[in-house]
Amino acid sequence: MMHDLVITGARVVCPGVVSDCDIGISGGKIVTLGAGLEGAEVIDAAALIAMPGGIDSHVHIAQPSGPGIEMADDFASATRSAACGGNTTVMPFCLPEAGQTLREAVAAYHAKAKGNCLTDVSFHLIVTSTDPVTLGQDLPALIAQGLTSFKVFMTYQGMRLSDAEILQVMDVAREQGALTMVHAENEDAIEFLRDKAERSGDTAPVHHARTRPVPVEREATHRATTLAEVAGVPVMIVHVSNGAALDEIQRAKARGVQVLAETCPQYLTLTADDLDRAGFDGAKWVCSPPPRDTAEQAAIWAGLEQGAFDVFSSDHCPFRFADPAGKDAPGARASFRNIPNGIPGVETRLPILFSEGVRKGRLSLTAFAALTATNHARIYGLKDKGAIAIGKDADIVLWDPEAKRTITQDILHHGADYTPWEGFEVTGWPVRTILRGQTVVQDGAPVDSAPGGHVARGAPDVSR
Ligand code: DUC
Ligand code: ZN
Ligand code: ZN
Repeated sequence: MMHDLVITGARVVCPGVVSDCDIGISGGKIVTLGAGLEGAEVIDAAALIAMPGGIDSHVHIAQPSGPGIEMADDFASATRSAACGGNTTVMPFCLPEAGQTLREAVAAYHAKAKGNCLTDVSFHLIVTSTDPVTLGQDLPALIAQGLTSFKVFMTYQGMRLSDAEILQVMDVAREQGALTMVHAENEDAIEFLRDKAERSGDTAPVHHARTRPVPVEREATHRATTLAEVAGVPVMIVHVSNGAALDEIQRAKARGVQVLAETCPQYLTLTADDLDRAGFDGAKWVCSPPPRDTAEQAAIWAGLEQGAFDVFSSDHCPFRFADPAGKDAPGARASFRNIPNGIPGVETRLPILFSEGVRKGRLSLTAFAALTATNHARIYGLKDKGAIAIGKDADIVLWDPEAKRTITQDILHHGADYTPWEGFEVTGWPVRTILRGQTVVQDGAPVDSAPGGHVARGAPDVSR
């Protein structure tokens, strides 16, 4: 059988097993795994590793961020950066602007993404209001259209939901078969600490981390898992940053609650000391939850190694540093309260985990593929994606496991003007990214086209 494309010579990371086989691709799908395959085009991938293309199920792109504030990435730059970092699908969040309904927000996101994407995209929703139109009409309609997951916030004035509201939203998730994702930090406790810090003159960026300590995340994680228990729904706790929050998740699981957990590179490799720099520089590392300390990094690593985490995402949320529409927002130098929250990371997520996890012997290749692609696809209902297996989309990334890179702003493709990992050395780099059989990045260079599109999803699968 003649294939459109054959990848030969690679070590191929299939679900649960690494195999030395050729990959036969036709019509954008993986159709054969075997030896001696024929193809109209053949990629010689000797000495490379073929992985499922990364799925980053937690990114923020062109998200409304308040008056005068702009995210550093649009869909073109975010997906270019994602593809150069070995990803073939990203999942951004649709946040309604003031006065916009959820359905209007989704329409606006489709318009922003259409024709501009180098990877596939699939939207989550953010629910900030529990009015009858949102809960009774928009959410059910959007879930039916394949937007089968949404995030709620326990923090941020104007975005946070009360416990009663979270239960209402979870009830819609239960009825409609969607997955609730929770940002778990206790806003009242943060505000208490933030107010005290400001009154004491502790207004520098590092106080962002000091006013969001571990207990505010631990308590909210306990509450979020308990609310899911009461509502009788599964819940995904996103961006878990520390061991105490992870313990709450494990305790809830032991009670029989279906809890899924996500962590991110910043909780493995950065600490609150990164925010503690002269002047305003620490603003580059302001994200929530904040990076912790080396003991918490070790707890998150242990969780990854022991299978306590389901997904590893970037929480890419980029703002330019030297920009009044970004980190240097009005009032940001006067108080950390006004610094936009979030860091860029969609391009560095996979190399950091490959280098620190696989190369340092903490994770197997198959665990890496599960944490960075396969589990995201299963959990969020991307049924054609996430694995090198017959019938799946030919979303494949070729890794050079020996390539050494020093991460610096000038090798990245995002719209931000800095990387929090400036100078971080990695071994292993994605050298070719293939989306549905089409090469979108080769040798670090993105192709000049936009073959990505929006993918509707099926029901979430939270079974292990
Ligand atoms: N939460 C996120 O998930 N991303 C960026 C900012 C935040 O608080
Ligand atoms: Zn969040
Ligand atoms: Zn986020």
